[in-house]
Order: sequence, then structure tokens, then C-alpha cells
Amino acid sequence: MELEKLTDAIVAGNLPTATALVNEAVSEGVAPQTIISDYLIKGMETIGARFGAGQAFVPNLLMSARAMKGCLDILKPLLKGDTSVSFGKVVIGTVKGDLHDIGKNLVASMFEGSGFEVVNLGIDISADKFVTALQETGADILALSALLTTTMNYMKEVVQAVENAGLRDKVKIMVGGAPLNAEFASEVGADAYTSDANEAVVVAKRLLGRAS
Ligand code: B1M
Repeated sequence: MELEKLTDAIVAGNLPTATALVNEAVSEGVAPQTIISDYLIKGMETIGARFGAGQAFVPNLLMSARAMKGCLDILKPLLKGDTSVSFGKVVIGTVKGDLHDIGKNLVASMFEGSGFEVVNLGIDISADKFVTALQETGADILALSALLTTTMNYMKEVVQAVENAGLRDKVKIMVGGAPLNAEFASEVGADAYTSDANEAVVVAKRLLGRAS
């Protein structure tokens, strides 16, 4: 099958076509991770670039996001690995003011599929909520996501709030999202930046001393 059509369906925001193509790819044995990394994410990048260039608008982004989510709903159960081992507990959320959740949910799914317990707080999460979740769960990792240059700086407040609550030495803080980089992570006092969902899992294991 021509998997490029899947990228086109994401760009067009065509949910029925996208999900049908994903089902077909899965039945032909294409690895879920390949479908996500090589075709679905490419579609989101394309529509994002068009939006940035004034060639697409918010409704286009919403339709593409809906198609992407429909595809990830099919693929998410297939990412699940051996859940009998727990590498640790992760609290994850998109920071205050930011409503983007596709990438964050992908990271959450990869953590789950790799044997971590995940508490996914959702979007638009305040520093207080992150701290409360850490206190309630005793999580080993706090994973923060931001997609906007206007919201990424809020991560500093979250790190500060974790410190003020006396939890900083009990939890590793990881950050991610398209506008971030490693330099930014160290500026806000996080332990690590990772550029994608796969790397997030690898780095989390390393931070906890559980790398294989
Ligand atoms: Co928004 N948006 N958006 N948007 N949107 C971007 C981010 C933008 C780059 C588009 C552009 O201009 N080219 C731009 C930001 C510009 C900037 O800040 N400099 C932008 C804008 C401007 C906006 C609005 C302001 C538009 C408006 O209203 N005028 C508005 C803001 C709303 C808000 O948040 N307050 C807005 C709204 C939206 C929608 C709601 C329409 C929709 C989101 C739907 C949803 O998430 N439910 C949307 C979308 C879809 C996008 C783009 C097109 C795609 C994002 C996406 O899902 N990518 C995006 C353009 C782009 O990114 N190219 C854009 C696919 C996803 C798999 O990748 O999220 O990067 P990503 O996640 C990756 C990595 O970043 C990393 O791993 C993930 C998987 O590999 N990662 C982590 C992410 N989080 C991590 C956490 C970790 C580790 C890794 O923790 C350890």
C-alpha cells in the first residue's frame, strides 16, 4: 500500500480515510511506531508548516488533529509492551495556557507501552496541580510538555513549585515539545530535554538508573 496517502489524509484532516489506511497498514504488518513516526507525524508537521506560512487556518489544524487522534486511538493499544514490570511512575501534563496534547499523549503512550505507570493530567495544568499529583502519586518522573513559545517559560514556575514543595530531590523533571531544546531545559532547572516520545523513554530509564 502507498503509506504516503496516510500523510495526505492527515494533512487534509480526513478522519475516515486516515483511520481506514491505518487499519490497512496494521493488517499488512507495518509496525505501529513506523506508522506514527514516518507518516502521521509527517502529516502534522506539514499542516503546521502550512499554518505557519498562512496557507492553512485553525479549523485545518483542528481537523488534522482529529484525524491524528483517531489514528493514535487505533495504534495506542498496539504500543503496549510488557506491563508486568514497572520501571517507575510518571506524572505528565501540558503546562498552563497550552492546549496541545497530541505529542504529550504520544509520550504518555510510549511510557505506558514501555512498562511505566503513567498519570496523565491533561492540558493547561498549573504548577499547583503538578505538585499535588507528585505528592499523591510519589512519581519518579515529572514530564512537562509545551508547544508554544508563550507557554514554555511556565515550566520554570513548575520546577520552582516542585522545589518549594520540597520534592525536587525525589523526582526527575523532563521537558519536551517542539520549541524546546536542551539549553532551555537546563535554564529552567529540568534534568533532561528529549525531542520525541522514543527518546523520552530511553532517557527516563537512564535518569532512574534502569537503562538496559
Ligand atoms: Co497549534 N501551534 N496553536 N494547534 N499547532 C503550533 C504548535 C504552531 C508551531 C503552528 C505554526 O505556527 N506553525 C504554533 C506555535 C508557534 C509558536 O509558539 N511559536 C501554534 C499556534 C500559534 C497555535 C494557536 C495560538 C493558534 C491560534 O489560535 N491562533 C493556538 C494556541 C492554543 C493554546 O494552546 N492555547 C493553537 C491551537 C491548536 C489546535 C487546538 C488547533 C491544535 C491542537 C490540537 C490538540 O493538540 N488536541 C493545534 C495543532 C494541531 C498544531 C500543530 C499543527 C501540530 C502539533 C502536533 O500535534 N504535532 C503545531 C505545528 C507543529 O508542531 N508542527 C501547532 C504532532 C505531535 C506528535 O508532535 O506535539 O511536537 P509534538 O510532540 C512531539 C515532540 O515535541 C515531543 O514528543 C512528541 C512525539 O514525538 N514532545 C515531548 C512533546 N511533548 C513532550 C513532552 C516530553 C517529551 C517529549 O516530556 C518529557
